[in-house]
Amino acid sequence: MKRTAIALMILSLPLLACNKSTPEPAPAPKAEPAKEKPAEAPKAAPAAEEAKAEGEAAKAEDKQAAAPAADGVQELAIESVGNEMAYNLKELKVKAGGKVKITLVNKATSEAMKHNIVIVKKGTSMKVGQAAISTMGVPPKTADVLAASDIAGPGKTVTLEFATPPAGEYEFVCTFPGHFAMMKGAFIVE
Ligand SMILES: [Cu+2]
Repeated sequence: MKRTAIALMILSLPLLACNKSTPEPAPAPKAEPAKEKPAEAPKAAPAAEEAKAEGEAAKAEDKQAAAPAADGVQELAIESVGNEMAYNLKELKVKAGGKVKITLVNKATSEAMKHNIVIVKKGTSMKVGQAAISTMGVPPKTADVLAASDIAGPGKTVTLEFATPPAGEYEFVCTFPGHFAMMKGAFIVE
């Protein structure tokens, strides 16, 4: 009993840390070669449009859309970020039909930093994540869980293949204890 209480305390530590952490900084704008200033005053409009386009490009880097393969398997690749509780993508998108194959690379070097990827119904990532605390990250087999990869240790790669769910919005989440609050994103079927 006492041991369980201690384990729960330890597991909740990363969560507490998450809550305190500041939001991720926006991605740094791409370095642009210094432009020579024209003698005439530059027109404001094109510069503004350029900045907007750059912002959209930076945003697009968070997303990945699968290219359908000939055999109907849409492949997606996602990674964890260093020793952080973070994926490198916030959105995964596929087309309805066929299958989806997701490859997750755990880029961590810290022994404690294990990850998985679980596809869940929209709005259930917290519920599923909480349920997986007592099972060391293995998600429950409930109707909320559409597909779940194995847990990848640091430096390891896992793959997850499943029938593409019906068109709609879902979530992907890491259910390794304490990670679900930060490690999640949108899984969209068009
Ligand atoms: Cu994780």
